[in-house]
Amino acid sequence: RPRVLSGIQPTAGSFHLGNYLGAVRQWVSLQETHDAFYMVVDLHAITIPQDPAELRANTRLAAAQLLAAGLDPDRCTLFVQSHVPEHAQLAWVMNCLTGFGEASRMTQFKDKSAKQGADRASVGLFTYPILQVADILLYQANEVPVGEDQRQHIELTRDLAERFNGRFGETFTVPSAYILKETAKIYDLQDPTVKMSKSASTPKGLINLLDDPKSTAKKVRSAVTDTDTVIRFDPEAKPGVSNLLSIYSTLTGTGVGELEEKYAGKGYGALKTDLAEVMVEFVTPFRERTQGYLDDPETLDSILAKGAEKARAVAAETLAEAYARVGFLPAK
Ligand code: AQP
Repeated sequence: RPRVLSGIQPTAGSFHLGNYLGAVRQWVSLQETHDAFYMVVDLHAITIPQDPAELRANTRLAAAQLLAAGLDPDRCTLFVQSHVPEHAQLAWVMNCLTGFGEASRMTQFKDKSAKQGADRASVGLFTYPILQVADILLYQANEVPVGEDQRQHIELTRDLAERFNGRFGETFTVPSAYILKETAKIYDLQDPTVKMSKSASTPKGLINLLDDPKSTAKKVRSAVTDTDTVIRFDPEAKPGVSNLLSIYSTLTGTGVGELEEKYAGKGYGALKTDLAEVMVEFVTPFRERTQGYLDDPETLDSILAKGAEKARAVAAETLAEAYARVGFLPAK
């Protein structure tokens, strides 16, 4: 089976709709066809300041949401990044292979550091794409299911894998990004020209899956569309409506064309009211399932412990090979 690896940050508490549709939903289907490794990336979370108690709680909460979304510990390996120390170890090696200029070109770093103020951004934030490179290469992943915003980091991963292999001999699988066109980028409901994001979106434009379903429905009903009335998928001319159609189509499995027909001659109000209902039907059981996992932290922790054990077996083997290739003297 080909292998996939991906991760999600535990920073925000609730996942938002972009995280779910852009990434997590694909993780669930890929566990059926791939040898799948998924992790809560707590090492990445501390690239911006974190309250320790909140970080711990949010790490469990992220794992609970992944299980609620449909990850099955019998079908995939689900773990917490800091439980597998090889991530930080391989990251160091990869740091030393990366050019300063090369790392400086990462647009996510530019965006995130600009938000924090360049002087306050940590060195960790600067090198986090390189930690991500290590995350992926440790598992010899063939594919990495992510949203469009991560494409540049997957390109960096490919470059560094090839560089390492070229310099030290064939060691790492060169991975590809697995990005579904329809959900590669879910947009803010209030400003459909920017991606939905926990840090950039206004509360009204951001759908958090664990929010009160009533407030979620309200946000959908007040989504920004345009002054026209025609319901047509046209991301250039009609970004708001197109975003709603993508979300609707993915959550229900109905084709966008079919939706256009269904709503022909009807106004935006009808589309939004129905999508609000679809959303409530989706988030209500999701919230309940998440709560169910949180209510039983022992089971949750033991799932994560087993996942870490499985992950470490793979990661340790890759790290040992990489260390040997680099020329580190083996410890006796
Ligand atoms: N709007 C989005 N559309 C599609 N996919 C998205 N992802 C995030 N936003 C969208 C994908 O979600 C996965 C997990 O992302 P993360 O853990 O890196 O979360 P994040 O980047 O912290 O999410 P945000 O909201 O985008 O945070 P900020 O604003 O801090 O950068 C990834 O696969 C990501 O592509």
